[in-house]
Amino acid sequence: MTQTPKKILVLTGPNLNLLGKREPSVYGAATLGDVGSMCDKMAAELGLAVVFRQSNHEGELVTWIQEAVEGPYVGIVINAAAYTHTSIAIMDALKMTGLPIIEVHITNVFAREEYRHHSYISPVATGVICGCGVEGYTLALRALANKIT
Ligand code: CA2
Repeated sequence: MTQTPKKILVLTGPNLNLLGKREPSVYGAATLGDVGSMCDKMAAELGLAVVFRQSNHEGELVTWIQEAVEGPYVGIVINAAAYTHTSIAIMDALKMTGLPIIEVHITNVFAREEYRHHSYISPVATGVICGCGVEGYTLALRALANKIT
């Protein structure tokens, strides 16, 4: 009997819809569509399924995180973009899920402006991947697969 693959929610925050279209010297040439495809491929290799979502709105991200528990999802990968450095609402929502969470940043936030050094998400995350480019998303899926199997 074939089992339904476990689902991972991959969330990306504000302005990441512009990936590959602006500032390629900072964020690389891959588009968000490319990242979604990379995640689908990696998830299939790991025997998982991915739901990939992007929003420019803090409240929408919070709602999706709340729904993740009922989803049902077994883990969350999140690049909250600039909300990483500002959003107690996203931190609270993530904490309430009780799910394993991997925080991803395309760039090395610690090598950038000081206001990017603090994350509200890191204290509630299982792990953090930053500075590995968009590959960070697939690395995060691998890390989650190890946690949940
Ligand atoms: O490195 C990351 O992944 C960040 O989460 C990206 C955020 C930034 O605020 C964080 O400090 C680090 C910014 C996302 C903006 O995305 C763009 C993509 C293409 C062009 C312009 C912005």
